Amino acid sequence: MKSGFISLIGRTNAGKSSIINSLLDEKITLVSHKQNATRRKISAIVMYKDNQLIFIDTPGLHKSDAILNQLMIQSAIKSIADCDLIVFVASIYDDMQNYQDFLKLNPKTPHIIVLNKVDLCDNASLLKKLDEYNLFKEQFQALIPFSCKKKAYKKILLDEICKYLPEHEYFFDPEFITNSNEKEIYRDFILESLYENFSDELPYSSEVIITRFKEEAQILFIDANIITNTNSHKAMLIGKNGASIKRLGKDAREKIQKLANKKVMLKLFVQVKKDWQKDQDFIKKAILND
Ligand SMILES: Nc1nc2c(ncn2[C@@H]2O[C@H](COP(=O)(O)OP(=O)(O)OP(=O)(O)O)[C@@H](O)[C@H]2O)c(=O)[nH]1
Ligand SMILES: [Mg+2]
Repeated sequence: MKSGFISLIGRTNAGKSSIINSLLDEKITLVSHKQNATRRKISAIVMYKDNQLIFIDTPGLHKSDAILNQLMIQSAIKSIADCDLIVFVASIYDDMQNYQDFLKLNPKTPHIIVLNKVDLCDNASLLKKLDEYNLFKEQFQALIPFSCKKKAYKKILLDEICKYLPEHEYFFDPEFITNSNEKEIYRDFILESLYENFSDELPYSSEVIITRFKEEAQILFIDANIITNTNSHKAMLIGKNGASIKRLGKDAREKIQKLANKKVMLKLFVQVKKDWQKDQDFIKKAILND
């Protein structure tokens, strides 16, 4: 019996959060085609052949001067010191420079590379990419092609990861699929719906704070504030006759309901908090949960 912690790290959009959902066979992390989607860590507990693999999803690495983004990156980097194995995730299209930047962080924990989204390329380009990574083969333990769209890759990756985990009793009840607070997971589902329903800057200038969370046998009550930084953003979030926020609430409620497996009453409110993205204390306490 092996048990251990695995941090997924890599460039934004590489597919870290998607890989977690695909290994767990359950949707618990926020996925978006937009950049810098994940803002805080979420864990997933995957049981595989008598072993317990605890995956930590982290915000994507990218360059930015914004305080929120810098703190997100710091939080991701911190997680690489705190695990048994690092999985560096790159999409088939990502530049090698991302991996070289990761190596500059001088990770002390061993790492493997997962080359994701191989469903999008032909064999020749895959082989070319593998050759590029193999120039660094002294640095990594394994290089594994992967696709979240194809189940066949899953077993190979899980078998490989197990090699690097210590013999240890389970850290968590094997019935659990996460040790993150479920409130945080539902919060991210609302944020994911924000990414899906609104264009460009609006999701980035907004955040979700759950203000009430009450679970009864048949029904889950959630109230959440959507914090945004200007009155015009507030108006856009609400929409004409409340149409936009209604659609957002419906989308998010359906996602939460699916995971919670019970009826959900979700109430959303919009609150303006000017320049919240520059408020370091607020970000550390209320946004990153680090
Ligand atoms: N075709 C294909 N698309 C994928 C695959 N994995 C992820 N994607 C897509 O890639 C986009 C980014 O996925 P995420 O899982 O949110 O990426 P991430 O690395 O967590 O991104 P950040 O949270 O911003 O760091 C989404 O649109 C996913 O649907 C894959 O194996 N194949
Ligand atoms: Mg992510």
